Amino acid sequence: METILNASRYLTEEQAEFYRVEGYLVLKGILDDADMAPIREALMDKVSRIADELLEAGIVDDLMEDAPFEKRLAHLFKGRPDSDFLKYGRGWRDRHPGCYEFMSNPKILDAVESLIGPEIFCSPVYNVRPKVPGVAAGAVPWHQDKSYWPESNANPVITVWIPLVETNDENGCLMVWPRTQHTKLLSYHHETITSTKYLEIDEKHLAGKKELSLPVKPGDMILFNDRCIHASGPNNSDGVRWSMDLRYQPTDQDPMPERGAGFLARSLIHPERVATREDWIAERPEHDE
Ligand SMILES: O=C(O)CCC(=O)C(=O)O
Repeated sequence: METILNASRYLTEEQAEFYRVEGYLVLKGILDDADMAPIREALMDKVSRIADELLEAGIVDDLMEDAPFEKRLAHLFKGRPDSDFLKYGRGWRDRHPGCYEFMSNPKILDAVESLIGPEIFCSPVYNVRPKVPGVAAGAVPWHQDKSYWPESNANPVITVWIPLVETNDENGCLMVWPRTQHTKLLSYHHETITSTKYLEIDEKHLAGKKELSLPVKPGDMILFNDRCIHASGPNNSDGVRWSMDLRYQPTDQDPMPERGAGFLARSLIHPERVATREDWIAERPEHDE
């Protein structure tokens, strides 16, 4: 059997310990341009389709084809009401081949394997987040991801949060409240201020909150678990804060089929069952031939 181990991409014991104690981990310079290409291309395609639609509907008179990836969506929606953008959704979950390529990236899976072992299921819950400047719904309130699947016995679910552009306080980078990963699920409600209905931790739990901004660059990734409390601010820059949040869990946990079809991303025991791109597009969690 071909080995999938590649020691250089695994977390060091020190990194794994930091993750265990702090509840998050920032990894710098892991992904290169070739790793990012499939997802960038998928998103550039999607933005072009949106531009075509806006032109056809008479909402814009310029496709902004010369604008860079970091800016094009911002230019297209500049000065328009939030609702024009939110029609496309605040988080995207397209079943585009580029998403599968990216979610199966061995460097990402190696980091995850260091924490949960080599039997890895990729969760159906993943998002591309084009946080467009000025769109109120760009900010994400303080929450635990587990509040989105409180009944599920999936544990741990590891989020791998990946910037597609440089992120910072101005454009609404990810913020975490360290050492909250062992907290039980805290009570929460649907936020009402921006109409997103995002889940938000009840105010009484936020006294004494310690917020840590995690500015990162393309190539970096941030790992945290589904009870680690986190948020992000609004985008006050003039570019799009593009990111992806992917989720992985051990295969013996609840695959949450009611939230869509995830897929077997890596297995040392049954490598032949790892879902192919075609399986994923057809929404088959495993390769069953
Ligand atoms: O990307 C963001 O702004 C928030 C991300 C988030 O809440 C998540 O990944 O669960």
